[in-house]
Amino acid sequence: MFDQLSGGLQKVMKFLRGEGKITEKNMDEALKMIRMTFLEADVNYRVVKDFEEKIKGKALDQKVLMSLTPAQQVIKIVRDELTSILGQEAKKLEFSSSPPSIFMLVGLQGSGKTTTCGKLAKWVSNLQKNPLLVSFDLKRPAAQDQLKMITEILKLPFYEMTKDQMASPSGALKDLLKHTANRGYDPLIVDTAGRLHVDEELMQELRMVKDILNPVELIYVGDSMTGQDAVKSAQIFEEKIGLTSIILTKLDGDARGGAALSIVSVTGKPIKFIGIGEKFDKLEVFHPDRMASRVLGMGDILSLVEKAEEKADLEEAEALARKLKKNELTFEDFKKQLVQMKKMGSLSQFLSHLPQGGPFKGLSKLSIDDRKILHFEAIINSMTGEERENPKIINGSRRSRIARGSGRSVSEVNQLLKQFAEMKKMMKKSHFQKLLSSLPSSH
Ligand SMILES: Nc1nc2c(ncn2[C@@H]2O[C@H](COP(=O)(O)OP(=O)(O)OP(=O)(O)O)[C@@H](O)[C@H]2O)c(=O)[nH]1
Ligand SMILES: [Mg+2]
Repeated sequence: MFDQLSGGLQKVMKFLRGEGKITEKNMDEALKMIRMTFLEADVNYRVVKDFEEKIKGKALDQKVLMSLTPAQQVIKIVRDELTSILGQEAKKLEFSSSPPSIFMLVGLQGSGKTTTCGKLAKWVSNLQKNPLLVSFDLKRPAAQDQLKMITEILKLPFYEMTKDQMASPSGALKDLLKHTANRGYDPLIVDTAGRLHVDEELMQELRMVKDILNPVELIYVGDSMTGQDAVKSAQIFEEKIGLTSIILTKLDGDARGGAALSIVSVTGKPIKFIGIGEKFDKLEVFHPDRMASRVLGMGDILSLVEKAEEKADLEEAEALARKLKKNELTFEDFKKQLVQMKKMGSLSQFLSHLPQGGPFKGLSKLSIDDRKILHFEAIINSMTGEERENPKIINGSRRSRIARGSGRSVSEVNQLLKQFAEMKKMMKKSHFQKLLSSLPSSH
C-alpha cells in the first residue's frame, strides 16, 4: 500500500548511491526528489515542507554518522523523521478505569464507520470483552438497520433506538447509559451519522452525544482512498469536537499511503488501527515502525543503518579506550558512559552492542548491575569537579560527604570508586592494547 512512496525513495537512493559524500548541491537534488515523491503519494503539502526542512538540517549536520554513505545517511534520516511523526510504537486502545468504556466513531459519509464498529466489536470480544453496539443517527433512523444486521452476523448484542427515543436524543442517551451499566456491557461502541461534507449541524449533534456519553475513545474513521479530503476533515473534527485516535480504512485498495502520514502530523492523534478489507476480521493494529520500514521498503539498508548506529557506539567506546591508554579516564567520562548506557536501555544491552570477542572480551566481566547505574550517576553528581578529574583525592571525609549528597551509603561510594579503579586497570592492562594498536593514528 505504500508502493508509491517506496518506489520514489528508491530512486532517490539510487541517485545518492553515486555520490561520494553529502554536499549542499546533491542534497538539494535529493530533497527535490523526496519532495516530489511525498507529494505524489498524497502527503499534505505542509507536512512535506516540514519534513524536508528537518531532513536537510540533519543531513548537513556535522554530527551524522561518518560510516554511512550519503544514500544510507538519507535513509536513516527519513526513517528517523517518519518515526518521529508516526511514533515508535503501536498505541493501544484506551479502556476506561470505570466501565463501561465508550468508543464513539465519527467521520464522513461512507468512510467505513459502521463496518469498523463491527470490526472493533469483534476485536474486543476476542479480548474476552462484552461489547454492546448502538447506532446514533438523528437524520437517518434507518441507518441503524445496517449495524443491527452486522451484530446479527457477529452474534453480538445491539441496542435498538425507538422512534420515540430518537425524538428526544438526550433522554435516549441517558437510557442507553443506564442499560449498558446495568447489564455490565463493556465497551459500548457508538456508531454515528456521516455527511458528505462537514457541517455545523452534524458537529452539534456529535458534540451533544459526546457531552452526554463522555467517550474514552473518540475515533475518527478516515477513508484512506480519499487522501487529503480525509486529512482536512480529520482536522475539522479534531478542532470542533476533539479526537483521541484515528482508524484509517480501505488501506487494502490502491491508496497512496500519504494520508496516513499527513493525518497524524496534522491532527497530532495516533492511528490505532487500519482497515484492510470489508470483512470483519480485516482490522489490524497499526504499527508505525513497520510502516516506516515498509515505506522505505528496504530492510537490507535499514539493517545496515542499524549496524552503523552500533558502530557509532563502538567509535565512542574507542575514543574512551584511547583516553584510557593515556590514563586520562575521569569520572566525567565514566558518567558519560553511564548516560549512554541508560539511553540504550541497560548495561547488558550496551555490552551486547559491542563485539563480544577480541579486545572487548574483558568488558563483559565488568559486572555492574543495571539498577546500580542510576545510583552511580547520583554519586558522581555529588562529586566536585576536582574529585571527578582526580579521584585519588577522595578521602574518608569526602566519601561521607558524597554519600550524604547522593543519598547513597558510604559503602556504595566505596564500591563505585573500587569499580572505577578496576575498570581503569583492566582496560589499560590487556585487551585494549590490541585494539589501540589497530586504530588509525589520525584518530
Ligand atoms: N475495501 C475496504 N472496504 C471497506 C473498508 N472499510 C469499509 N469498507 C467499505 O466501505 C463502504 C462504506 O462503509 P460503511 O461502514 O457503511 O461506512 P459509513 O462510514 O458507516 O457510511 P455512512 O454511515 O453512510 O456515513 C462499505 O461498502 C464497506 O464495506 C476497508 O477497510 N476496506
Ligand atoms: Mg454508517
